[in-house]
Amino acid sequence: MKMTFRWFGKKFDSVSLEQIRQVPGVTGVITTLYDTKPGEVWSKEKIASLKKEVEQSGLKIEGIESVNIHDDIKTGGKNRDLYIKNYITTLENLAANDIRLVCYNFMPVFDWTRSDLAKVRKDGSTVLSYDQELVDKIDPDNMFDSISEKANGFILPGWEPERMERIKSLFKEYEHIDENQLFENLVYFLEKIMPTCDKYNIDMAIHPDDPAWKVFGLSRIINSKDNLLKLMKRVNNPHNGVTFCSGSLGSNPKNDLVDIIHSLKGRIHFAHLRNIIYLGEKKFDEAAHLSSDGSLDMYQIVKALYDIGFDGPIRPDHGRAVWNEVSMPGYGLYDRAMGATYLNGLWEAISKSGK
Ligand code: DNO
Ligand code: MN
Repeated sequence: MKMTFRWFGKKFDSVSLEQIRQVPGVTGVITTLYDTKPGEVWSKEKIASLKKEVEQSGLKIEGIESVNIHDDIKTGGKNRDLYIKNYITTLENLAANDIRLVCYNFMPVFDWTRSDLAKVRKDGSTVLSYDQELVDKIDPDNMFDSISEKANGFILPGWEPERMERIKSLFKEYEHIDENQLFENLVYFLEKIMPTCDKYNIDMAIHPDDPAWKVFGLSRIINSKDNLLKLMKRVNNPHNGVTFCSGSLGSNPKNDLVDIIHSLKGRIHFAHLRNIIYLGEKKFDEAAHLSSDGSLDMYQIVKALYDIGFDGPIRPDHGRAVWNEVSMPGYGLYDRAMGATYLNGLWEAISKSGK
């Protein structure tokens, strides 16, 4: 297992590589080229300079989150083959730089949804939270405006302003895409890129839908054990794998996370670990990583990963905002550093127990 930290790049992140490397046990970052748009080819040179920057700080790029998928690929639109071709070139250029793990998602329109980016908790910290009743009151066209005022001026991943500007037409593009069609479009994409992944030993790791149910009537297909296994079986290649995200899959209490981890043995290439607090039907707050702060048993989750022999990167997922830190919501330094240390502690205890 490699403990990592998500880093949004010098231009977009409030956290520096110098700070990340001082978090004990964190050896790498998960990053991306933030000024590229879905569908664009990432040049070898740009990747190399990002890599150089990270390595000069003493860290390593353990994976990319994300190489985003152009909407034409998700909808089966007229230019999908062109964008798949570009995606393949990007994969080749990543491999040329020895980067072989790619996280991506296949969610229509919104990459993740919350009703509040800074809900104040009793101890004064703030967290992201989700309440279906509030989301139902939001006009999807104004979703971005309604939450972005609490984004502290940061650009939110998946909520890039140029994307939000064409939200109406985006919704139209997905109007006729039911779950079956979306799934078939995903399979089409994966089958086209698998030969490249085989050739260069690249692991693709799909991120689950967040939250794990339909939002604004848009189709959702990566949200349960059955759906994950369906995809694993349909494109039955170890390079077609999963980002296990406890907070996303765990948003639905019906998902048995430990069982999901065991059922995906050999196909989990990356893990996002965070805790959430169930507050009722389709309603939850994010929490500190500690089991005792939320509804998920983080010990059992880490143990399940250990037991299946998981050896990829883990990153502490969203943290709370604490100690007056101003950062991109969910992505401050302090709480994620505490999370990394806690998760490393769990891992050490599990690996030493019984010895
Ligand atoms: C939010 C993240 C997502 C995730 C993408 C992966 O904080 O969990 O933006 O990175 O869905 O493609
Ligand atoms: Mn996640």
